[in-house]
Amino acid sequence: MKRRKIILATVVAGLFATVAGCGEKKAGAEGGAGGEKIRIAMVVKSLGNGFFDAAHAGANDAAKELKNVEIIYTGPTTPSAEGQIEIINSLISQKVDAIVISANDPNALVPITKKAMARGIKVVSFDSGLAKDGRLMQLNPSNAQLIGEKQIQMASDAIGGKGEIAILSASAQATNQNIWIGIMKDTLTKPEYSGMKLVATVYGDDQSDKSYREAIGLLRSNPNLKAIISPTTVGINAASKAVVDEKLVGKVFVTGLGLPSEMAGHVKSGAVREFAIWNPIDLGYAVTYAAYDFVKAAPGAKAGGSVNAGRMGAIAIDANGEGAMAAPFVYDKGNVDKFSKIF
Ligand code: RAM
Repeated sequence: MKRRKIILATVVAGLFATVAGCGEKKAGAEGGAGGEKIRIAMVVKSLGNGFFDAAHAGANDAAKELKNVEIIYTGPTTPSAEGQIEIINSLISQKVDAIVISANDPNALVPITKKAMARGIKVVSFDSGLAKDGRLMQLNPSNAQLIGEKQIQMASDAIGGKGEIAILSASAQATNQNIWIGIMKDTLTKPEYSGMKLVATVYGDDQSDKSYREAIGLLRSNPNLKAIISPTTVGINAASKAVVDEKLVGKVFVTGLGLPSEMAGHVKSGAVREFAIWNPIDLGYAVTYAAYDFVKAAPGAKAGGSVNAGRMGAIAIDANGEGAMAAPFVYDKGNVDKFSKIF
């Protein structure tokens, strides 16, 4: 009789523990050696993009420090919202603890990420954001205004403030690129940039071959083109190659956002004088820490609070649920080799 009571009490206590633990894992409850792993899925715009490979490396660094975290790195082969929806559906069935996502569309993914959140999965977007309803937090790499203005300024510096320019972007629905393009267009209305004219905006979908074809198209249909701004690491690399292949080095300058490891050769060829980027390793690292705080229901993990991002320090979350990291850094022939060893 006594024995039956003990067994019953254990079962009931276990049930309570399961209910209490639903959707959040209390700090210290299962961490450490032998504890239950926290599974954080990193869903990227598409696989095979060096920028996200670097973010993945940062996520793995964070997981190592946090000790009981497993990273599931995934994404569609081409950057589509449909591909990401399918992946999130499967992550919901796998009952992961958190999803960190760079979204291919700000709105199309919201119903599925809402469904994930309703099942207790913590959703944090990073890089390319989800609309506010679809996530708990958006981690921006940097201030969008600075990123947009910097790219116009670099293009202006390269062409002496005068001439036709074009934009080669990623996919047409990408939240981050569309925000930056909006800021670039506003910046171009300033008097200091009145000599520059935006003649075309095209989309390479963050695919090397399509970006290359679009760049060639820009060069051939705009014989007076002076600069291509590509706010994507895939696009800037492809556009630089197109300028070299069309023998237009010195006539057309490429700038935008690139990875030093992919751009060093293009700086040397002269197709690129300057480009900018933030550290994608730090971004992947910080968003993993942020997701961890939401899983652990840390008191600061809410709009108006802050998350602990390990070696990156605390990151404040504004009223809109957004946080931002450091200002973009500019690379040229003086520093590109040094950084190309890192990302
Ligand atoms: C590409 C992606 C990513 C963007 C960088 C700059 O790798 O589009 O979202 O932040 O470029």
